[in-house]
Amino acid sequence: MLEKYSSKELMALEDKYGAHNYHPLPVVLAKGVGAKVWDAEGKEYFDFLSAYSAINQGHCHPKIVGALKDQAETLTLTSRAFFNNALGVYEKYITEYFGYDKVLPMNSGAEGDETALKLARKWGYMKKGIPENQAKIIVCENNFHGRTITIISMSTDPDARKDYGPYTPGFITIPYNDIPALENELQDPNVAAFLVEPIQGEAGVYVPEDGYLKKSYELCKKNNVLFIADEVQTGIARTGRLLACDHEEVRPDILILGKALSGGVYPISAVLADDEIMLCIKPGEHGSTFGGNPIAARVAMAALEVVKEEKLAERAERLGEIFRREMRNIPSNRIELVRGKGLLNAVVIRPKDGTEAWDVCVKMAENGLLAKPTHQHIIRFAPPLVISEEDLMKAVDIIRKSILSFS
Ligand code: IF1
Repeated sequence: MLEKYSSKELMALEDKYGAHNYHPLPVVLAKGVGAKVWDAEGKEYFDFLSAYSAINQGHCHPKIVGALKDQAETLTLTSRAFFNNALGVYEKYITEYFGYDKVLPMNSGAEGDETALKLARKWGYMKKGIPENQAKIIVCENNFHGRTITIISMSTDPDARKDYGPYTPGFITIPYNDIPALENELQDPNVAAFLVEPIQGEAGVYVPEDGYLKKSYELCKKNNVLFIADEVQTGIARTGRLLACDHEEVRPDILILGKALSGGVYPISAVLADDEIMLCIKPGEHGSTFGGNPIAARVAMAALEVVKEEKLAERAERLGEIFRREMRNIPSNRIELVRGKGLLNAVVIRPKDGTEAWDVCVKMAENGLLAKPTHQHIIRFAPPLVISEEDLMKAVDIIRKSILSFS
């Protein structure tokens, strides 16, 4: 039914009928398998964005799509007014998988973050004894946690915030990767939680110093403050461990997951915590029509099984080492810096002659590889974790050729 449209026509349709809240690369994708995608004319690309790390398991993974199809033909949605026969099975599976007492299922990453914030505030009042409406949550500069009013209230990015006020109060902003600043703000007895991304994705794949998460966690414990990790982007094997927090053996009090929890076939997010925290929310106090629906439950179980069966964390770790080494070997003065963990990496481009990261991305697309700039000078490289080493090397050749064409 869609075959009759050309890429050009499809872009024109989006421009005319869709809100202008995005500025995509001029590529119209029509098909994906594993680490590859094809546009409406059949041109092949390596996908080095993976829908911002939602496609860790690869495009259209047969096991995950199989679970989706099977469940879609059986029972799709019951709401939480009734039980369904997939949810409990999924809840047992995911809590054992990540080692928590309980899970609260939602749909988008932003909803996961909102849920974690509500949970932390509840805990602050019910367990920590913070006076009514006084709870504060510490967040980091340059964070990205989603797009709701409350979430953009904790953002420091003018594009995300401007003209969306008034903002939700109750947040303290400190620089990322700054232990003394955290230690200082933790003195406030009304602080309920510290919310942090183990690696800041949108900020440009900004990796904190070794020991930052561990030290932050310990300081939170010392001050009876919850440590909340937003692993929506870094979680589920992307950085070379199941969770990015695993690199420092930190177990967050509240863990937020999204994106790859479904392998990219369905919007699924989850918040995990132990009973002491999770049971602060009582029936009727939080929820969602679609959260925990049977399709989501089946899809998430399949997506998590694939991560284990295909040893995706180990693959990400090994291929990430190769990728960063290859990037650092490109003989171009246009590359300022290569950083990242596992297969979440960034190359910082030195602007010259009016060309910047965007132009490099356009060139790479011409050459058959899709990646997206974040800010003016940073390119994020995050292929599906199922990519073969052979394909990774082909992709490296495309990146090298494209960057060298600008030198
Ligand atoms: C867009 C960025 C990435 C996230 C973390 C929560 C969410 C996200 C750490 C919210 C979402 C997305 C959203 C997407 C682009 C993308 C993004 F560039 F905007 F910042 F990945 F780096 N926590 N990140 O990264 O999850 O509600 O979207 O499911 O277009 O907004 P969501």
